[in-house]
Amino acid sequence: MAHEPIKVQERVSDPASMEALLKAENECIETCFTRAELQKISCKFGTGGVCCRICHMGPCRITAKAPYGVCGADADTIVARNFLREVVGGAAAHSDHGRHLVLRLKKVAEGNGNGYTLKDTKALHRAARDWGVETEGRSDREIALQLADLFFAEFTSQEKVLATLALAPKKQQTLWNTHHVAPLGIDRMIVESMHRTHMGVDHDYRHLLLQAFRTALADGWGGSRIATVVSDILFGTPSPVRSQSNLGVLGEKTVNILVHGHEPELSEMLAVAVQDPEIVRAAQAVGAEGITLAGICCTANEILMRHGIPVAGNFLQQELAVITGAVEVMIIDVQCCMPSLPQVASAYHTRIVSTSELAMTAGADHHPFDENDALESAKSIIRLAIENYANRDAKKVAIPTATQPLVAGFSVDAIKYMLGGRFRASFRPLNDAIIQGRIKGVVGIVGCNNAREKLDDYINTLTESLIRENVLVLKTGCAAIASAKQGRLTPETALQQAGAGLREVCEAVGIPPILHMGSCVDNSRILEAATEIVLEGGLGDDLSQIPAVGVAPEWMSEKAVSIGCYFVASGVDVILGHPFHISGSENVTQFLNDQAREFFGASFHVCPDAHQATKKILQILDDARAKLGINKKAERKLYDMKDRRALDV
Ligand code: SF4
Ligand code: MSK
Repeated sequence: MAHEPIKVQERVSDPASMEALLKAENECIETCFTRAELQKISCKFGTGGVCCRICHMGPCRITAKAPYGVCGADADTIVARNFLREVVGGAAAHSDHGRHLVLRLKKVAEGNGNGYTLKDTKALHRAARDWGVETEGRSDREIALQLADLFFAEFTSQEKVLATLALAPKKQQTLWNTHHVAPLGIDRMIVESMHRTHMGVDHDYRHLLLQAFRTALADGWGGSRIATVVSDILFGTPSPVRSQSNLGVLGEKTVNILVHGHEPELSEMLAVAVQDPEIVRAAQAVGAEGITLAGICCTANEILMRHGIPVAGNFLQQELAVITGAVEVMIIDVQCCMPSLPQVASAYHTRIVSTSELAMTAGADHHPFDENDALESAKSIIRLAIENYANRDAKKVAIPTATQPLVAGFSVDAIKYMLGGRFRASFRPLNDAIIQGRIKGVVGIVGCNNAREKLDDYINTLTESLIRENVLVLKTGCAAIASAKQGRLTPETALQQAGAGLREVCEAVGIPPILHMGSCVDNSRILEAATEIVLEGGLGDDLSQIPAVGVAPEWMSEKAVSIGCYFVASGVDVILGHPFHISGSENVTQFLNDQAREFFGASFHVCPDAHQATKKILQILDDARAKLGINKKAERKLYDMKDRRALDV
């Protein structure tokens, strides 16, 4: 369909995306970038959060002339209810992802793994220790079974708060109890939040917003944390691994298969299946040199971290990957897969294959993933791709050449090991570097891309300015892929940009200044790292005291809303690149951007550009350092226990 031309250089920043978007323009293919132009003028009731369609006396829209809905709900109630429902959506997505993994863990523990195993028994024993599961004299499968049941109870618990909360610093737990935001079972929190936002139930915006934080905590410390832990047990705890990124990873002469979405189960099997000699021979038999398996979005992050499989792109590149004309099959499952993919693919030979029983897309081929024969399921989809290779139209193929090398795989365990070595694995060297001022603080840059903004621009500008200011950057999700495409995820390139103090520390311990920690559920790894910093000592006794900030520069999904809320409720200030849809209520805006601090020691801040965000972040880090009494440039000094105790506030 013809559309108004767009200015490619204003929509994307990396050369591969520019090339592919230009191709789309020349071929008159609609993409999210052209659709964003058509959606340019946003509905002000939507952006303000003051449109209520919760009951059928509505929809009601709040204006100066009509300040109440038909039922009498005011802007505060409507905005807070809509906000809580967004958190519910995000928490549900992460947690359901976690639940599927626990179901798999249980099957493996019962001896019905069907190709899946307890791959990382060290991770299993670590989890057993963390959740108090007895290991003495028990087999790994017995331990895994008890752990799986315990995790199921985290979903269904009706009266007890999540056991997982005990992994947070003590003071954090006390705070959550005091403010009645310690969540019960994840499922209960989600159902209760939906109930409370039903017509005629909970109307006090403060009460609704505290429930938003509580539901989000059930995600961050519950569903997401469980998803990460179980993934590590089943598929291995990530450790540093080299690979390549961007659309140039697609092969000119290979059968190209892209995995896109979030759940790692099928992609893990695909990683195994593409190496099967019979499959490789089948690809060669159709004239290909082999098979290229690569990822998009967070599935990419999952298989990158564990297998070094290349990343073709992040969220806004999913359509661009198809537009290269060189993708035989794109496999989609859940979350962040655009419904436009079959439409884009119809201009090429690409087949879009959906695999999750939860998610079907009109125009996609549905091949439900058979968990009882996972390897064969993976192989049958690869065979589809091999068959489709003959349909590739050489005239439509243009694979951008740009690729960048990267290092990913920084689980908390890997960071600890790199900081302290096998026998003294600990965060001590990092804490000491923060205390001495060589590292100013730690910032998590997370989240999506957003078609209303220039792809990766804010994320990368901010990342660069922070490492220059001696801030260690932790990354997940599509924000991590943005750095990868810019070539900033190798120690060599990032160190050239880093400030002197950060560079010195990174060189001494052998870590890059930007650490790729995983997918969006792996934001729980950032909370885990922050907790390690607290437990290591010398930087306060809860997460709100350490010099740390979370940033979601180009966020778009409900999951990002939930992530932001669980960071703030955990005491970590969060910078947003653009505001929530709450501007229609001053009270709600003030509560989230200000009053939340009285409850949790942290709040949201909106900074529309990277320059403003850098200033705000440095100010937050400096304030935290001043409160800890470590704001003066200190001589390099090894801290003993007495020193550390003296620094405790
Ligand atoms: Fe309108 Fe109230 Fe119904 Fe919302 S719940 S649509 S404000 S009548
Ligand atoms: S995939 S949620 S666009 S990070 Fe996790 Fe990327 Fe955001 Fe989806």
